[in-house]
Amino acid sequence: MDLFDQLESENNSLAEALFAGQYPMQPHASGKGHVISVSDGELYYAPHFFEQKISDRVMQLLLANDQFDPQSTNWHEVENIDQIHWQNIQWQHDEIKMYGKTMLLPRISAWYGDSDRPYTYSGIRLQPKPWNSMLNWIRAELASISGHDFNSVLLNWYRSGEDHISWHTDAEPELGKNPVIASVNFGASRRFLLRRIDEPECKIEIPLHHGSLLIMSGALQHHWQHSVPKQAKVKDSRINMTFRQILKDEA
Ligand SMILES: O=C(O)CCC(=O)C(=O)O
Repeated sequence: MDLFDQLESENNSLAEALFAGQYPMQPHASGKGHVISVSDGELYYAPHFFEQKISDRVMQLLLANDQFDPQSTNWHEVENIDQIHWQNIQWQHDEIKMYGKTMLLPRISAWYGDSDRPYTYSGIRLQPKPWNSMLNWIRAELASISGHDFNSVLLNWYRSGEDHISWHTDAEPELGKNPVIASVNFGASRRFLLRRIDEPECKIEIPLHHGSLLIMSGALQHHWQHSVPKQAKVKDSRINMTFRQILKDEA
């Protein structure tokens, strides 16, 4: 069995173990990954979408900077992440207001995309930074598998298992009615959870590994919330990118 066959067979057995029996699934027309029909939505899942070598290189580029060694640094102890001279991605530590208090988000973010597509979430107005060649390359790979042209990407950097994202939907008006969200993952594996809004005990758990791709589509964002919970045992960084299509603000 060559490496490609081995990865494909791992893709298949993981997808089958997760979904078969519970949700109808079929191999994607490209021969890579599976399409899974859930109630009120659709998922595409490829646990090894990007080759290991490419995923390693992307992870390296994402955290390249002039001051800190990405592997040995405890990033939770680094203040002013926004002030570091990052080589490829301008990371920022955003604040949100909750119950009248201002708090730092439990993750680091960056927003890239077409310049005329600003985005607002959790009360944070994001002005996109211009595409770079790495993000454009990933965007092109996603366009060819999904048939969608994404014009924006939110990058979330989880410095360790302490960082997380709470239950939410990606259903902001500027994403349109039934948004297609393509989520790519590099670094530490984390648990990605989906739960039905009208039946919260109905949950799906998907492990998102280094090099994996998950695409959420159909009416999913109107019926399911998603989250990445804390995982105290995870010590390493994970970076997730959600590619989106932001509609033009006509106002
Ligand atoms: O990190 C992830 O897998 C999820 C990110 C997410 O939920 C988001 O960007 O809205």
